[in-house]
Amino acid sequence: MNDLVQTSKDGDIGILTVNNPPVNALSPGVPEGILAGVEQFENDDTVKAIVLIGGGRTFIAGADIREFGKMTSGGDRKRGPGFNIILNRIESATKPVIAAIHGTALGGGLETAMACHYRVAVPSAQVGQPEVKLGIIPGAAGTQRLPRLAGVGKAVDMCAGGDPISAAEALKHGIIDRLVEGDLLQGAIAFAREKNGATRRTRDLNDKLVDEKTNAPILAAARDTARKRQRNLIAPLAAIDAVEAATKLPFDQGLERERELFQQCLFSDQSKALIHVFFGEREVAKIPGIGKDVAQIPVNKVAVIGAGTMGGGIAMVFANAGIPVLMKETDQAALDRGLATIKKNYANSVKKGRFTQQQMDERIARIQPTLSYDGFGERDMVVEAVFEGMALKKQIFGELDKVMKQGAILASNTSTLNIDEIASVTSRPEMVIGTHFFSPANVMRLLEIVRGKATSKEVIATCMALSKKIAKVGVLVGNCRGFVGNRMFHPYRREAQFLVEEGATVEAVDHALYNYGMAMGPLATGDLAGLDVGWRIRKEFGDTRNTSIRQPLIEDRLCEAGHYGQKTSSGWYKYDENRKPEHSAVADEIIEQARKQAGFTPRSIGADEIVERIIYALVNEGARILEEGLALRAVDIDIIYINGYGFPAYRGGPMWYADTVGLKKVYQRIQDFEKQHGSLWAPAPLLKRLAEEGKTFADFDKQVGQSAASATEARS
Ligand code: 3H9
Repeated sequence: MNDLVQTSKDGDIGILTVNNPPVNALSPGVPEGILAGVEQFENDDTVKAIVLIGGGRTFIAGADIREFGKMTSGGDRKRGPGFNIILNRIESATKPVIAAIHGTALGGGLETAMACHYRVAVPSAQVGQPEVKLGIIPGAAGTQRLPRLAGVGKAVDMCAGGDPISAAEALKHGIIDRLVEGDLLQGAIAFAREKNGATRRTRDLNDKLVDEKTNAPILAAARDTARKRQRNLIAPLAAIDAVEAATKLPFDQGLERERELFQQCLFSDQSKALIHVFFGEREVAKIPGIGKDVAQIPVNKVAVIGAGTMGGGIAMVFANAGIPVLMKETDQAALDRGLATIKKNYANSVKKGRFTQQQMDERIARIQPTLSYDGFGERDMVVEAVFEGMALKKQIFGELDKVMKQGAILASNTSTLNIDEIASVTSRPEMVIGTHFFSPANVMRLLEIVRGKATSKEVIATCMALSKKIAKVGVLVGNCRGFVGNRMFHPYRREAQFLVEEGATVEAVDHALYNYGMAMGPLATGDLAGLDVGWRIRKEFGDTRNTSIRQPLIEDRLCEAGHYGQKTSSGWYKYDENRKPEHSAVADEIIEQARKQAGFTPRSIGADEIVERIIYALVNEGARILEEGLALRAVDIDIIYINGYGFPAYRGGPMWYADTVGLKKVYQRIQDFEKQHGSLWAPAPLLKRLAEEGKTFADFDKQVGQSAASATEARS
């Protein structure tokens, strides 16, 4: 026995309690502790059955993900099968072992539960095999035991899709045996006594594996779905292969096949990237200098200014999280339009079965439309989401300064403007912050939280915590034009246009990036967002542009001729009434003229060069942003790009991807591009330094982590 697993008894029932906070991961010592406990109780004649339960807030949330990094960097490759030996031993126990589940039983947690003879759970529990989200597959017989309990269809769904299911659904599919209302431990003990010594090994339950004729179409359909929905990912297909092995091979051979596939996935770049993203999403919440000791401001009631696309979406975000919202507009028609859109969006979700009509009604009831500032004085926070213009924002913040109570947070949903200038019109710049939601706000997970020079620690800490409450990934960024995401997006889209000017076709550019894994190509993205948005800004700032530097030509020409993208059914592509893109002859003409104007003889450009030019433009700007301290860590940039810009998570984000390629190589290519295309490609000094020192962006992040830790120590 060890500290991680405690034993106790309730009469003739032995109880094993896992205590490895916060989520009872299967860190070294936990599986061993469970086995030692089972063996102790097997040898105790007074014990008739054994209950395995999690201490604290959950059962077992899976293998300790931190251990994977050690395994892939030359550590213990044998840990997977070692764990299997332990689970097989538990399954062979001579006394019934019952898993009692609350919170989550995920990955290795569910695999442990399935190696027990029976499973009971509270109704709020969830079970799942989320390994594919980490680029791996279940590695402790999940793909072998789950189909035996739940059938092949449900098992491929869970192992290849990765989403958890509720206890009720798990009961329906035979994954658990009983729902326990009330006290879980007592319910599990009662269940254990009822079993009267009867064990039941999951490996022996072969009925649900049925026959090849029945399984073949299920597996084929699962492969089809995986190829479509999890484009380019290797783990979902490997998970399906492993479940198929369960249907064709005896248990131990199936286990061996699962082990091979698990190892292949674990050592893949995809898995390393997805594990980086898992920890990255949690790392971004940690702000050096803002510890748990910084007080948070309670945010129970909010207000939103603006009922347009952004304002309405943001109101929905708060309403979804159970927070009442006052939503203000300047005229009744705009308010009615905003509310109608919200209702339409909610009704669509109900139609798709995402939530019930009653939940929709409750959410709508939380959004109170208004034309005045009445009631604003009682709100804890306001988010301004009006048209992106400095004069208007300043006017509104002046008004908010008068109506909002002291201590309320004043947030602006600006995507580019200077938050300090906005704050300057208030008497309390320390309460002002940027909260940059991404469109559609109720769907996109990213929230850039923009720190002004006066923003208080309390306001930052509150907004970071609030982002989790409203189901967003909040990333703290500094105040600069476009902040982090849009500032990097500028060179990204610039290069896409330059490549077309130099000879690439529109389709070649978009396909190359789509095949790389982006949700959409950069030119199609421009058409979707509206080419006129950037054009209007360029016109406004036109006379301040440095004309000695090469500027993209085509989008300005397209806009001058009224081709704004999807909204005018014509942009880089031509669109039919269903918004299906087709090649545009009109765009061809404009491209041709632009090529002439820029003096290019079109050359053929391969997909590799297209990807390098566009992705390395992101990396180079990202390195500058890091050096300027506008993003705290490289991983913060990665999380922004994955959650806000459709960057493929399995590549880990642009900065992680650059590390994967090797910074020396990236730096060399950027030097080549500088020679070919001029000073826009001047390598970022940080990139140069790291490349010359043989380091990575991950090394840079480690340094930030260390200095943050020593700063915290120094303060305490
Ligand atoms: C697996 O099991 C493979 C098997 O087939 C076996 C193969 C041999 N390990 O998310 P939170 C940390 S693969 C290590 O903020 P929540 C997390 O980093 C695994 N650490 O809480 C954070 O640390 P910090 C399959 C973990 O309440 C802290 O715990 N399982 C692990 O919002 C709190 O986490 C999964 O993929 C872990 N497994 O959500 C489940 N899990 O405070 C992954 C969490 O320092 N985990 N941490 O930042 C989750 O989905 C969520 O954490 C959970 C709780 C839903 C459990």
